Amino acid sequence: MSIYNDIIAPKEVAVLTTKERILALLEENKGIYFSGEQLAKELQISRTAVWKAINTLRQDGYNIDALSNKGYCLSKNTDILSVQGIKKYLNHDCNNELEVHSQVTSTNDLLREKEVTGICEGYTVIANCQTKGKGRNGRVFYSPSDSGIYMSILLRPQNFKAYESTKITTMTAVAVCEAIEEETQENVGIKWVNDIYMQNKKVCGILTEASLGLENGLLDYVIVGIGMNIYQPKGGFPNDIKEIAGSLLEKSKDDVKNRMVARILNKFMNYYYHGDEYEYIKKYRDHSCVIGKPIQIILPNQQRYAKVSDIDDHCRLIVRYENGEIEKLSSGEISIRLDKKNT
Ligand code: BT5
Repeated sequence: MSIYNDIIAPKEVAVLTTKERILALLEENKGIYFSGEQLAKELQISRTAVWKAINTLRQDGYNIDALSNKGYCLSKNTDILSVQGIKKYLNHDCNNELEVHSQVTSTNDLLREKEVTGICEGYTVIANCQTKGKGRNGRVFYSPSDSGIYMSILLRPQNFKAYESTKITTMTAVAVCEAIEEETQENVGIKWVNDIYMQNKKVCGILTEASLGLENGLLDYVIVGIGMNIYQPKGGFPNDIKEIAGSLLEKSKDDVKNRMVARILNKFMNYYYHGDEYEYIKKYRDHSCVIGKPIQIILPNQQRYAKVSDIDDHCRLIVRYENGEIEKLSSGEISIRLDKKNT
């Protein structure tokens, strides 16, 4: 009798290593015990191979319980990113190829290196830690181990002009907000153009990088990077960002990282392939935490004060300066800060 009879079978086991096949099975059936004999028979490997794979998984940090009369069981509290762990939450029509790393320089940079090898649209690189996490305009995105998720998705949009890449940031921000709200039941806000805030702290940043075809002026490919603080880093955030940065959760939660990556992919890919532009721009506006607020506009060489009137259908920020002048701002090199003095 197959051990899959009364348990949920993993979606894909054919091309995986022994360790990955065992992990896929245990991930799909967290909290359920399997004897070494059952695993060996089902996966058609020796019991020694099972034992070795279980040991390697434990070395990777998986909390696998072993009882002499019951076998092995993956603890429900495990919260480690893995391809198998993410796939179990992906919708059936979300077929993104995934790659998970414990540490990289930057998931955006790694994905750009892979792009030339012809990888397909939707290819996603996810990491537990980045040593050179990037923000916009050369800024740093702090990406320590075990506390957040750092992911980049490759897109090959058809007939997208350069300025339309803002649409991708917009739909990403909406997908991220919805994913966080479903997971935490807390409201979050978007600080134009790419920051997600929860309780006045930045919990997520988005970096959209694009390559432009010089001959036709169309986007060749786009890499959308998402960095999210799930937990407080060990020892807290560094001094330079501790007033700004926040995290989604105070206590550890079962499997939240894998589930969050999948929620973001499910929602984002759906907006990307089927989304109605007016619908997600409206959702973007509804989530905005700057409309109606006084802000400081930071340009490379100057700063100005203004009040935000609205966000238009091209995701430009409509602002009114103190002298009554109105301007529509496109993201580019502009950053804004909520102006607490005039709030
Ligand atoms: C962003 O830039 O917020 C975009 C961040 C994108 C990060 C992802 S992670 C996966 C992918 N791979 C990468 O290398 N990058 C992407 P920006 O709006 O420029 O904000 C940067 C500013 O946010 C910094 O100057 C700090 O003030 C603040 N900051 C840095 N690390 C932070 C963190 N972990 N949480 C909250 N704020 C942070």
